[in-house]
Amino acid sequence: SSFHGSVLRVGPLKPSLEERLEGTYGAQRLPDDREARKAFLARNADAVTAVVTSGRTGVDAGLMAELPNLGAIVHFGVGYDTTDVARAAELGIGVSNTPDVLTDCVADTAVGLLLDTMRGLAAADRFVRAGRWPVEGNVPLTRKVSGTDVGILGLGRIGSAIAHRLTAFGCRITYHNRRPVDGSPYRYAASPAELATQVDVLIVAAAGGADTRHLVDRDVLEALGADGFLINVARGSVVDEDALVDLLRRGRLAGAGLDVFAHEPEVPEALLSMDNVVLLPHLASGTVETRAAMEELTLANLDTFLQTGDLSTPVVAPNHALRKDI
Ligand code: 8YV
Repeated sequence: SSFHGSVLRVGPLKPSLEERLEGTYGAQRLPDDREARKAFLARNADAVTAVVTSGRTGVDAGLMAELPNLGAIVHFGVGYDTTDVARAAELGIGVSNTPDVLTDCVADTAVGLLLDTMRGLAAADRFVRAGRWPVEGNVPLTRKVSGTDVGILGLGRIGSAIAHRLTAFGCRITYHNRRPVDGSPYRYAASPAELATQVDVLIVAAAGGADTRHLVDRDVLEALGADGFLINVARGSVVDEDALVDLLRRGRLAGAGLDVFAHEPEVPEALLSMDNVVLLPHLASGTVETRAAMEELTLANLDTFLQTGDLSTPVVAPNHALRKDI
């Protein structure tokens, strides 16, 4: 079947989104296989004006160079660290994501991870299922959540929604961003390490990418301390995962709740046997409601681009003048 549209799918997407992209836009998927991809691009590269992808795959500078008429990279998801956004901006290629619609569900998941990690809920569920309750009696005591000092790394849309929820738990909120947020009711810490020193729980809600890689390094985790908990609903790349595993192993951290990992879907083997660690398969935005809203916003961006040349929720606005010069 020959490519008859201008929309290219890069990487796997939500099945209903893939169907609509195929049905309405004739969008084909870029082959994963090297040779098949080469052949596909030789035939179709010039026709591609828009790519739809997700944070799982993205578009690197190499693929941008192979698509001379690409005008927009439309992401399903709020995170776009797998796309070379700086290069896209240089080339005049617009980039969009799906902000806001997933904020509630990601914040809900962060709170769920915090409750589960500190109270040992999933571990206690395993205990009951294993038939250990009648034999061993009570599970070990856990740690109180309400009233804890919580640090938020990245007080953006999602970080703010987490802070808002935890305020209702009587938690004191401190945060770190590159710059203090104007008018924020929360206390500012000048660095991630300073933040970690001041709190019982550190919640990572920062964007991924080169700028935030290993922002939570060994020093920050050591500052969090043996009574401290780490929660990550952002990107695995923000945390030095080897240091995290090492400190958990040696009892230098109280526990961790992780929805994201450095090399998904791989999870460090050592974590699998730790009962003070809660492991989720990157599900934070994964509700019927939110994924449907993400699908609609993805298609709204695509439609807007195809009809007007702009994007409805741009990270980088398309620059058509710049694109033509190249
Ligand atoms: C999932 C996410 O990755 O929005 C994001 O950045 O990480 C999640 O929503 C979603 O499946 C998009 O790939």
